[in-house]
Amino acid sequence: MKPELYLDRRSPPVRSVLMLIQALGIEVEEKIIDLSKGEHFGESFLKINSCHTVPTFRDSKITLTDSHCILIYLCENYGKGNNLLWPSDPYQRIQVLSKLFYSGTLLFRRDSDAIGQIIINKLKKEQVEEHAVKFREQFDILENFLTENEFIACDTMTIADFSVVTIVSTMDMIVPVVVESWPKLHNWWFNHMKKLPFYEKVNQDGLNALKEWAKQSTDFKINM
Ligand SMILES: N[C@@H](CCC(=O)N[C@@H](CS)C(=O)NCC(=O)O)C(=O)O
Repeated sequence: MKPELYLDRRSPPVRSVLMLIQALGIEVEEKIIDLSKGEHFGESFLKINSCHTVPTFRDSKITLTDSHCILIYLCENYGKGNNLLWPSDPYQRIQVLSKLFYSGTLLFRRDSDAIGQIIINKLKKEQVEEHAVKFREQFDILENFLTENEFIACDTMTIADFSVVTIVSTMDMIVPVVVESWPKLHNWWFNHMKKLPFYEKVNQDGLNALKEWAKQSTDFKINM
């Protein structure tokens, strides 16, 4: 039986898992949970994940309800050979973990606070600008990470890059990642991440759908 992935493609953490699924060539059964229809509060989904969040992953052994855990679990259990994405060297591995925690606890929080409120509370232009200040600070932090290493955690691409790129590309709808302000972040995104063969299909399509949703909810000019 194929493992199951509960998803809404507009979600950045979902897109990061989908990118890894493509990178490792894993076959999953996709179960759509439409957040805009409140399907995550449905009784059957709550039985699987009482946190009512996507992505949620299930195989015969385990149910996982956090994208970062799913990324690691897929590398450890389904990764055929490509262990650079989740390096075996303990020093590199802890660097990847550290950036995954950054992504989940800080970067994604900044992003989802803003996008969630734009969509739910229909934020006005001035209110969106308050979030933009925090986005710029995160881009400065990422520029710093990319000064220390070629990629977010190490000098090679890892699952931390998959986690971060889906969030940065979402934040770009509020604060465009311009080369003049963040040259390293821009280069990492445009010349490495966007060049992955599955980037367009996996990240861009879900992101475009999210942009459409956000555009209808605010008078702030969403960067399309
Ligand atoms: N830490 C979780 C966060 C997942 C998350 O918050 N997903 C959002 C969509 S982007 C969601 O499902 N929200 C619905 C809810 O919180 O009820 C992860 O990275 O998997």
